[in-house]
Amino acid sequence: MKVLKIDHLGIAVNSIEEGKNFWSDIMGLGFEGTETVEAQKVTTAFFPISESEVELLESTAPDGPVAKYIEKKGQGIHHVAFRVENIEEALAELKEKGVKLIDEKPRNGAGGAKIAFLHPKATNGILVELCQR
Ligand code: CMX
Repeated sequence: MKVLKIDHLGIAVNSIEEGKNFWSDIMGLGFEGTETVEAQKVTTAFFPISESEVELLESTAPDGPVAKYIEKKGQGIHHVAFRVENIEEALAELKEKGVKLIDEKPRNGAGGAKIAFLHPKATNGILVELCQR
């Protein structure tokens, strides 16, 4: 499998509007607008930095996974996303190597990406996302 780069850091926030103030107005990153991924009960906002991006995640519902994450752990880094050349191949290889997966098949993420999550038990406690664009 070929991992190309860190695609983005996903940060769980209470409010994208408030987060935007720090990442865009203060840090000076560009703001690419928001996109809601209703199937995952989350609105995303991307702030590009050179080859990678910061992604803010705001829950669209109190029972959404991002809201539950914030309830348990507070705002902060929710996942690290690695861009791969071929996500189906990567998942097949990881499964073959006995890596515990949350998603055995890719689903649709923001910006038209195909994404899949690995189980944090297999990755030293970090939620790892694979994505292909
Ligand atoms: N960090 C560390 N551990 C996490 C975690 C996180 N952010 N999110 C979940 N986990 C752990 C859970 O505690 C659980 O552990 P145990 O099995 O030991 O109990 C395990 O991972 C599985 O979590 P779950 O909630 O039981 O499993 P689900 O399949 O219901 O959901 C997940 C898993 C990751 C998809 C969901 O929690 C989630 O975060 N969904 C939102 C995804 C998201 O950010 N979407 C936007 C994508 C846009 C993009 O990047 O393109």
